[in-house]
Amino acid sequence: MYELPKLDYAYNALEIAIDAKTMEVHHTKHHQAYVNNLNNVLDKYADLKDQPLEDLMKRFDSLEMDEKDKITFKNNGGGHLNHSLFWTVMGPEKQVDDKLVAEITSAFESMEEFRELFGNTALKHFGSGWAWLVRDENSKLAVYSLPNQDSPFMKGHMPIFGLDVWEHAYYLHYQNRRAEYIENWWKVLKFLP
Ligand code: MN3
Repeated sequence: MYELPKLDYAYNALEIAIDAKTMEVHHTKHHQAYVNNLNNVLDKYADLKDQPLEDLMKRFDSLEMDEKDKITFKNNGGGHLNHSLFWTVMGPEKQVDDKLVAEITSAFESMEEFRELFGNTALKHFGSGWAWLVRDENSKLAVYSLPNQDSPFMKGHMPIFGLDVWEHAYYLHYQNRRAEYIENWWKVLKFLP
């Protein structure tokens, strides 16, 4: 049984970027729904239930599930994984990861270049989805967006952080102003200055 993870900060702790109401609804309603739907679909597959979710996603293509259940599993298993990571990469205080900063600077020329690439990827993603910084199959850093709740694990990549650009992540406060949401989000992403 998967459970909704607790946040280690208050819903209003990220208000510099994300308002308390959005955080509360996002966590207690949206994420909870992914958890519930994931548990429901896995109830039919005793052999898959106790395997790590990351592993199931990595071998998603070869999972033996009814086609409709497989889509439900992808959307909600991905939703649970993506949001569980999302809450932990944000925080009210910066915890800059110097090693990651050095790696990003070397891979993308500069932190500014990286922010521009990642920000544009998030901004230009059409419809619901996420922008991702991942480690690819060769351990190289890569930036891309994925639709809906697709997980980088499905591509054999390890997500480092992702930005949720579903409207439910920002619409209450920002309405259609996704660019402003992205710009402010850097302030609550813990790992980067
Ligand atoms: Mn979301």
